[in-house]
Amino acid sequence: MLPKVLQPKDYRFALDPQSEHFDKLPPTDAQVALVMGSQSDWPYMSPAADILEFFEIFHEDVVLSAHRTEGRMALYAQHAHRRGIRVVIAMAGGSAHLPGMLASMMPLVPVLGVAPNKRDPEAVGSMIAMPAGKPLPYMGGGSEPGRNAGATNAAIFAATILALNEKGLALKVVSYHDALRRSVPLKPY
Ligand code: RP5
Repeated sequence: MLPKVLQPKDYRFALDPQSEHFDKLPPTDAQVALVMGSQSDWPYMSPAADILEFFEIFHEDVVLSAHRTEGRMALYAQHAHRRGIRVVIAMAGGSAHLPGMLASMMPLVPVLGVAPNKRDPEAVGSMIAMPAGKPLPYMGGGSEPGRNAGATNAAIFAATILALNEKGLALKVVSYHDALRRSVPLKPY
């Protein structure tokens, strides 16, 4: 388990669900958006938030359903880059159109797809079957609330992307991998 260096609330912004006027929102401090199709996805997305907070990366968290709030999803996608979002981690279960739709609508923002449950073949299939021209890297899925290798890896990958242009963050990413290496014991028991 990684040490928590900061209080989670310092790095989290949950967007007001009533605020669907993303076109009127000012720039955000958040560089990463954690986007999910339902509030029920949050326990499976929260490992991504933990990693981003470890790296001291601001993130905004928002529920956008491709099927139930399609206008909100479209407006968010159209304005996210202007507002300062540089990476999106998108999660949905079931037919899981949200990650693919966001990837289709955000040509300048890398969208990383994550499933709440890795044993959700429809969601996984939806994300790995994008048409040529609309890439959507699928990062994996979870097994239980609070444990999701896909969400964890998506957040590490988001940090790696941002670290291309941020030297301080690059050092933290290298340190993270060093710590992970040291955390693996040689003895099996
Ligand atoms: C998907 O359907 C969501 O992303 C979620 O994974 C799943 C169930 O949503 P709820 O019925 O819990 O709102 O769209």
